[in-house]
Amino acid sequence: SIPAESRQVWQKFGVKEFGGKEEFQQEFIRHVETTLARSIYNCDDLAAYQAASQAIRDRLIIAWNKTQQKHTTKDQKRVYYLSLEFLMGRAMDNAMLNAGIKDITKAGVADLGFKIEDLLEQEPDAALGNGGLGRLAACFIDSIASTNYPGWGYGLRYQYGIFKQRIVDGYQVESPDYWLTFSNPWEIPRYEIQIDVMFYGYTRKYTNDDGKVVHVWEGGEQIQAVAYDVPVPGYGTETTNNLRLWASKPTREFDFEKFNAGDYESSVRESQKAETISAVLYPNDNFYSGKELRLKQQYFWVAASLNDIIRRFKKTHRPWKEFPDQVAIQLNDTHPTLAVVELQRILVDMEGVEWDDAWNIVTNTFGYTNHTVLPEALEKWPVPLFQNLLPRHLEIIYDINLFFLQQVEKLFPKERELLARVSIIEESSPQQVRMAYLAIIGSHKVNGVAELHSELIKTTIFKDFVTIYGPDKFMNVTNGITPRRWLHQANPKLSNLIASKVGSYDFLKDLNLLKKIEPFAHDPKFQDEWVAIKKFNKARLAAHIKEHNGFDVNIDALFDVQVKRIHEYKRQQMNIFGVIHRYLSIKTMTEEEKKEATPRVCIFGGKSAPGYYMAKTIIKLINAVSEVVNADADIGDLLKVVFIADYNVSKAEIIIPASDISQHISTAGTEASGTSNMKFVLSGGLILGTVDGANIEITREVGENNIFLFGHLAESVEDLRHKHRFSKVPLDPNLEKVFEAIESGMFGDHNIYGSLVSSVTGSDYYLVSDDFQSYLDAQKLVDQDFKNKDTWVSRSITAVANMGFFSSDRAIDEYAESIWNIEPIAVE
Ligand code: GL2
Repeated sequence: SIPAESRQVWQKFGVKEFGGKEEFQQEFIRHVETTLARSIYNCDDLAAYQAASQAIRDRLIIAWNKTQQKHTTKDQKRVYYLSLEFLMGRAMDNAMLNAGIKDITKAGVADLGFKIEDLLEQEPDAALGNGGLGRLAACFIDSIASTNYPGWGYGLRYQYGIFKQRIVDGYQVESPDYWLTFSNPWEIPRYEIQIDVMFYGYTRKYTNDDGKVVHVWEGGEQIQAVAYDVPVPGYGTETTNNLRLWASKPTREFDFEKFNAGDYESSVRESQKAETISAVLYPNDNFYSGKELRLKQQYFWVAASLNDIIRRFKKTHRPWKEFPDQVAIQLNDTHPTLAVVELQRILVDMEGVEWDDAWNIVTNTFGYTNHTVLPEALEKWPVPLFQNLLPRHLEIIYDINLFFLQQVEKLFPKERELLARVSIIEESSPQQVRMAYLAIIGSHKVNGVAELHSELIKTTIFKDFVTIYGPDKFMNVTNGITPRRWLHQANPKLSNLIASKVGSYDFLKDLNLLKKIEPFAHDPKFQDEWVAIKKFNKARLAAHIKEHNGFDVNIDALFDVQVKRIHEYKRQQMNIFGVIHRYLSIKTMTEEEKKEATPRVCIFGGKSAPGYYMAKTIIKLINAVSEVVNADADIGDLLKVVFIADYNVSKAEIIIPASDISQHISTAGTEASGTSNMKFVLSGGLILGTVDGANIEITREVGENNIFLFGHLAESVEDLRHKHRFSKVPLDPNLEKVFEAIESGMFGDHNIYGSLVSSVTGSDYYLVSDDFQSYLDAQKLVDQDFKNKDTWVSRSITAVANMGFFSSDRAIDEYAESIWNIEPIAVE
């Protein structure tokens, strides 16, 4: 620490946050000339973006430092959110908004000859996630900071985020997303924070002088984790939390023996291997693929994070039993479940804590969030793979399982089948480690992410655990979204209009204040302004479509949007079959009927996992239909079909505010929550959806007149599937016509779509045929209702007014109160 006599000098020159516009400009120019080594003659938009973001970053770091100091002195319990995905999107606009310096910087760069919008466009998306799960983590860390909770995120710093998608000849083509081409101003490398992580090796045990059996794990391969810190500024508060991302580095730069022998290539092989661990994000959404490298990623990240958390805890010199009073760790899905085993290992093997005491600490520390009931997404690792990569962890898992099963046996004597069902080890060949069971057993709370989903996990996949532990261990925390990004940033005009009625921007912190606009739902002037904003947003999207897809769309048409990962359970196939049905209907319309029809622009977007054949076929069909329909002179403006390539957070910010109707049409019971449904409604779009996930709670909040629901309920799904399996269920007649059109070659070689069509004509696992008529009926209602502009806009306003519940601030308060047991800390 600095000697007292020197501190004065430090204090005299302590860095301050820039205040007004001119101070910002000074900082900007200083960064152009020093950080970037450029000049007034040599500053393009990219350099200007970099200089502006450096200036903003400095501010964030000052607030970050204060926050960390405050949290350290307060010494309260913290939460650590462990997520393999943080789908952050761009940082600059959000940093300006949250730090309250948007006006200053906008005016500041304008004087210097730049437009802020152009600078924002320079930033690549931080796309370190696949879809909803990763974006939820990003919304959550924004809310944790905005509500002043002391909390850190822990993740991996992938060099390649989710792949970029292009459409070539109607097909998805992937290319790598190397997002770190230019230096990333939003991270602080912490080269001094290096943690060794071991893989492979062997275990042995011996009895020490005290007669205690000691387990050792040794002889493995060492890899180093290096920390990169991303400051997470809260909105309207000084609190700036930390997102710590780990990158892998070799512990030895290269093999000197090989180097000296002149074998240069293999001398660096080790180091290259080490770097691959954090190199790339696995591009699967809601799908488990069982690759060894993925398990390596999981352990690497979990081991580094726990080591870091424990180091921080040890500085406070508390006894181990107080660990859960200082530390809450949330497992975002089963991906970080190894943390349960790792903490037990550290406590027992390294710190000499007794097994039972250690296990108490572990279970009181962790909470587990389940995000899906889809069987293909549930993680199971083959025992032999585990044995090889993490031999000591496997032994500990066996012991955890043994003690757990003994406990079950005591509670339910002679129920052998129950024991087999709940065992962490599945008796298949090879045996498998069931990660979700390990996560449940190792946590004190397990939650689902919407009411229906939380009920379903209790009655289906985790039923036996409710029998064992009782219902209190299981709870619901309905997902939410941050209104900062999804209202104010994505839809600034709407946010400003709302502020004019609420009287302030306080609704961005307390979203229930949206209620205050409900009295204006029928106010003609307010309605006009509301409609004008939607039109502006539609024009903005139309310009994007013109630029990237090359054709015009009519902004007075109904914009019908389905953007999300492409997945059979999300049923984009049903949507495109519906579009074909619409196309065929228009083809048979008289001129009179055409005048009555509601013009539509059907907009699709989303990535398919690279190895997901059926999803890729759906993308191809959408593009083939688009080509035929858009070129058909009979159709004119009545129907346009658009596939927006490379859907990501930044594109969502343009697409979502432009929708009139968005589709959330998963087979009932399959979409755990969905979060884009919330984003669309918050931007004044209505939903066409199934009775699934958070659609149900959205309906309850906004009123059933302000949403279009259709389809079978979750409780009927099993019976319907059963019928398909054991008898020939006749195909829906409208769907039959759609399939005839496809088979006629109307959209090119019909063989391309063979398996897609037969997935429906066969067992129809996702019940497309069963729901098709009800879907078309709902669409018809949408067409009719859209013509009545007055009621449509009042429904839109009423819906927005009632969206307060879906703020991620609310979700975080619920986690803080009922799972983490943490309190906010004000930072002046
Ligand atoms: C998901 C669910 O599919 C989605 O419905 C939910 O909103 C999010 C966040 O809770 O989690 N589960 C999952 O594995 N992915 C999701 O998006 N990838």
